[in-house]
Amino acid sequence: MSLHEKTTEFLASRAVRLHHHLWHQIRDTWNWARGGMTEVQKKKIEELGWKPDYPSQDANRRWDTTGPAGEDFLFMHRQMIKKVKEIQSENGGNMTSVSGWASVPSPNSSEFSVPEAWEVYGAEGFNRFLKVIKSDDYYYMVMREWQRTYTDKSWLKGKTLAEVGAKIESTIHNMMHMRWCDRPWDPRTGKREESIGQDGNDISKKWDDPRANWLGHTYSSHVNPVFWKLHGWVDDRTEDWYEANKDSSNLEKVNLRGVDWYKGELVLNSDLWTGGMDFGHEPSPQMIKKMEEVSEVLFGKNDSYHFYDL
Ligand SMILES: [Cu+2]
Repeated sequence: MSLHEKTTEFLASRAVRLHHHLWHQIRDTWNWARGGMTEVQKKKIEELGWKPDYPSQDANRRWDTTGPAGEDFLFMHRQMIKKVKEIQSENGGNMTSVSGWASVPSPNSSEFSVPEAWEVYGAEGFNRFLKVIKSDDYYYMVMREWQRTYTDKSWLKGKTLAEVGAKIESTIHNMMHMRWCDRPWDPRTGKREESIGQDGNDISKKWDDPRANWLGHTYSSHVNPVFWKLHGWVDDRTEDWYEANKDSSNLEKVNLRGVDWYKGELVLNSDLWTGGMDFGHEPSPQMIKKMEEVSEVLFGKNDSYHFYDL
């Protein structure tokens, strides 16, 4: 199970890394009340064309399940999946590698075994968290239950796509990232580090190496093959939601900016935020420069978004 080297090359490019990273970081730290960004930073980001339509969390760091941010999450990643499938297929790569898990791998899976927890000196809470989410019990008592809920047509019925997206993102999605996350390493030397990994704000060139594919960071996670298995699983839930609601809720399938999408009363937003551009467009040198400017504005922000934030 692997990504074609052309696919990896595309995903590891600075432009793609910046796009995925900034998209997550901005929407998740946008809320001023949360303290993630100052008004000055926000104004600059707006001028650069990267203001998100909706922040994903409220002032208390609770995920917004009533606003449309959850739709952005599903839509942006659907654009990513489409692009990756295209590259993989054009190069004769294995298509199963870019399709979602049929079900979340149990602790018995040998192909997707869970990397061991590591310990970070002085980070008691983080260490405990890692041990818990990587345990067999966590799979049986939490993940499997989430999976049952999110594939359950009676649960999906009548819910907005935004609510489904936000709930999946903040629960099983984030925890799958961290459950299959391995001990961080230095991409240049391969040397393992007992740390919390790439710093939230660090986008120095050393992280552009294709070996930088740590699942715990938004700049690197999408270069990791497991990303496509878990995001494919998430994406398939969108289709479950459609099946659960198509007969009762006037849902229509539409093509929106290159991907299959939906229109109807359970869809809150007719347009979706994917960052300063659609994912998959060949970014021009100006776009890359702009993204570097956005990161500069963000650099030193008070707060970063991590998959392990609870
Ligand atoms: Cu992502």
